[in-house]
Amino acid sequence: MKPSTSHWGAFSAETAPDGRLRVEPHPADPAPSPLLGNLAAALDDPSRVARPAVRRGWLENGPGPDSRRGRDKFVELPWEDVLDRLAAELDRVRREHGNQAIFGGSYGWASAGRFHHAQSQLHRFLNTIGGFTASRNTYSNGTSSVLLPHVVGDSHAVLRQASTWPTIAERTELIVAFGGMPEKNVYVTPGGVTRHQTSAHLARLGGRVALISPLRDDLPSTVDARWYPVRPATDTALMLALGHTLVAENLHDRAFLDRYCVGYPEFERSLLDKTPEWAAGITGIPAADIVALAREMAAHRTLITVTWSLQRTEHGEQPVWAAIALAAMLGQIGLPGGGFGHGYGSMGDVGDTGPELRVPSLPQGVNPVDEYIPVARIADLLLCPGEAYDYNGEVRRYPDIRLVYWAGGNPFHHHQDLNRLRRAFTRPDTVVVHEPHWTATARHADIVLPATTSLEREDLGSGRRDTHLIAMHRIAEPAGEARDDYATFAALADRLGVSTAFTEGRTPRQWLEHLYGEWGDEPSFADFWAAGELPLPPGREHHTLFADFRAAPQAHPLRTPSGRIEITSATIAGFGYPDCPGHPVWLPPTETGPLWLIANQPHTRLHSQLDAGEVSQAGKVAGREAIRLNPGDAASRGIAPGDVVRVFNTRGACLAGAVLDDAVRPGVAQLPTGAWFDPVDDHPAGPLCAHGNPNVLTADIPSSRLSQGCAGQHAAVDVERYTGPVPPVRALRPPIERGNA
Ligand SMILES: Nc1nc2c(c(=O)[nH]1)N[C@H]1C(S)=C(S)[C@@H](COP(=O)(O)OP(=O)(O)OC[C@H]3O[C@@H](n4cnc5c(=O)[nH]c(N)nc54)[C@H](O)[C@@H]3O)O[C@H]1N2
Ligand SMILES: Nc1nc2c(c(=O)[nH]1)N[C@H]1C(S)=C(S)[C@@H](COP(=O)(O)OP(=O)(O)OC[C@H]3O[C@@H](n4cnc5c(=O)[nH]c(N)nc54)[C@H](O)[C@@H]3O)O[C@H]1N2
Ligand SMILES: [Mo]
Repeated sequence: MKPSTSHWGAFSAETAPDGRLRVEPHPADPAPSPLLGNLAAALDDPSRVARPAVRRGWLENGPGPDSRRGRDKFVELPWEDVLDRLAAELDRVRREHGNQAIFGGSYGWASAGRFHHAQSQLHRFLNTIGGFTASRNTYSNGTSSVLLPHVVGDSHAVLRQASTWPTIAERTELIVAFGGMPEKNVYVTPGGVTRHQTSAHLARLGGRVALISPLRDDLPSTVDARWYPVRPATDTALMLALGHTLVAENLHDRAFLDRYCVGYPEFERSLLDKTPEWAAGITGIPAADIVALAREMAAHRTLITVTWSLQRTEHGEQPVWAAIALAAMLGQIGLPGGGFGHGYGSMGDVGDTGPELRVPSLPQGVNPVDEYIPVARIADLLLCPGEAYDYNGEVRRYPDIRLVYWAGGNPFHHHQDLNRLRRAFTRPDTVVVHEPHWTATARHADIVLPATTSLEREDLGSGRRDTHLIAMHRIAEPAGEARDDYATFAALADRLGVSTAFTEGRTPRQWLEHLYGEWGDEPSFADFWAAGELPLPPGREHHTLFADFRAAPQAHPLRTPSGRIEITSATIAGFGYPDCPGHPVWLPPTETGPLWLIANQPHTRLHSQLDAGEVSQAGKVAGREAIRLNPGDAASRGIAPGDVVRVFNTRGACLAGAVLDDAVRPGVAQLPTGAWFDPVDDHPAGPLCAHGNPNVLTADIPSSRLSQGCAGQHAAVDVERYTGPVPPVRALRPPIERGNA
């Protein structure tokens, strides 16, 4: 068995004599992720890209906008031929249009491993040939990362230095968990962790949690929580009404608000009519329950937590800001076990006590181009060159993109309104994708280059707050003609005359030794590699977010304009955005529907990765992604368990397999992300995705003009029993034209 790691944890593996992959979790892992069961599909699944492939239309007509992108077949060609064509096209675009015409944002999770990290490789390569238009922020928490600096001066503190679990276990009396703390998510941390400790922390919370979520299973069933089945997208109204009760009953901490905050009086005035009765009508939570919860919060050491999902919505700034305002009213920010937290249950590292070390990474160089987009504006970028848009107080314009280069991400997984994204992808001259698998993004490219998976190369592995640095050994030979992204970029760099600048003359193994050596010198690389891992020094057991600020606000001011918590931000107010005014407000969603769709993270995969894997496939119903419905909503639509249903709205439709579950609040449907987009264009009922990808339903709108963050968590939809002929799922089969290259 050889050591390796993944975003969902460390393991060792080997290929057995029958060719099957055998995987064992790391022996020190107390709670290995079930997702390890998907790994075999990373080796020899039929969905692997076996050879370089070029879209037939691009081959015949050359570069240019083309509506057949995503509908055409591909022709396999020899590596050297494709590399020659691609190098020539990169050169043409930068000469004729300038390097800003290359979009290299390439958002996505790729796979674990610090050297072969696909985006780092791509960015380093594009930087050596003159730069590229980049993207900023994340789909994960791109709304908060723009908002938080205005409110508490720093997004890093909130997102990366949360109060740690042992402090919560000892000191917190009540956790009010907006979005819950879904156990399915905590196995995942970018880069992977070796010891998954969060599940055990969650299991110990019993009796202390108020679960505020449309889904009862946003906390493990072992935690005896009170469930407040809130109507989605209404949490802000609930928070304001909790605040109203605190004021009405004089339970708020005036001294804290005076000393540590600015702009509270204005916010308080806005609370006057936000009565529990008012909020009950919006949220579905009875007024008496709201009043009782507010009293309980004031009487106990209370931690208010908000999952990242709440900000991945239209007006997603509001629940985060309102939760901070509410925590400030309780006066417990900076006290052990009290205050505010963001992302518990969103990712494994939040609250973890593991070391906060910088681990080795590939230097990306400097991008000579300063154009960028907020990451979730990809379709607007391609559809609206030259158009102006607001972002965090600036008016920016979209550059004119001619070439899109993606390595390590799947926009046809992660972006909203996929039918609109398809139109956007017809616009560039050339789309290039490096992929191990024939994802929908690869199918919408002109040039697809087969990439190795992390099982097929050597690397250094470590995630945020990981307890180990893992020597990722090669477990199998590359599938087909797959090459490392590094090898592909090195070959292109050679053709473009920048070989040495890109490779610095190193082989991958020499890079690993070099990066390791720059990072530390004990033990030697050879000893580390032979041992297979290096335990890292332990991190801090106890930590409280904003404790320093609370202890000494003069010596440790926040990096806001006032140095304090900005319950009203003069800066944001000055931007004049109606969709994000100067203090937290209740803004209803633009759309309403018979059902409110929650398009959250899947428990059977990481995003779209390894959808062909065993665990992912075992979760499918009627061969499609499972949609969960409340039994009452299903009954009124004549839907039985196991039925194929059509989920639809004005933007699109998909087929999914019905599961009935009273853990889902009435009026809500839940269809996780990640089923590979499988468009059927010529369907009698109109275009649909045969496989259950919810991003055909989500709207391509930003959370607000402030952050331009992703708002993909929600969509207004309806669901019906599907009675037509059921189209086969074709997304897992390569779109190759055989024979006549
Ligand atoms: N509706 C809705 N949409 C959402 C969300 C939501 O809540 N609702 N959540 C959003 C969030 S938080 C995120 S982070 C995004 C995730 O979106 P992505 O990160 O784009 O999704 P992944 O499926 O992880 O895509 C990674 C791709 O990289 C490929 N890959 C893996 N290793 C390598 C490698 O070494 N080289 C190359 N070239 N490729 C490799 C994988 O095969 C896979 O196709 O989705 C977002 N989309
Ligand atoms: N297994 C697995 N784990 C993952 C990932 C994965 O793909 N698979 N992806 C990882 C990534 S990249 C990220 S960014 C994180 C994302 O972490 P999150 O964004 O926190 O995760 P989600 O599962 O999208 O949403 C969490 C819960 O929020 C609840 N929710 C949704 N809308 C509302 C609402 O309006 N009000 C309330 N109160 N609750 C609501 C939903 O019931 C949902 O289950 O997860 C990470 N962990
Ligand atoms: Mo994410």
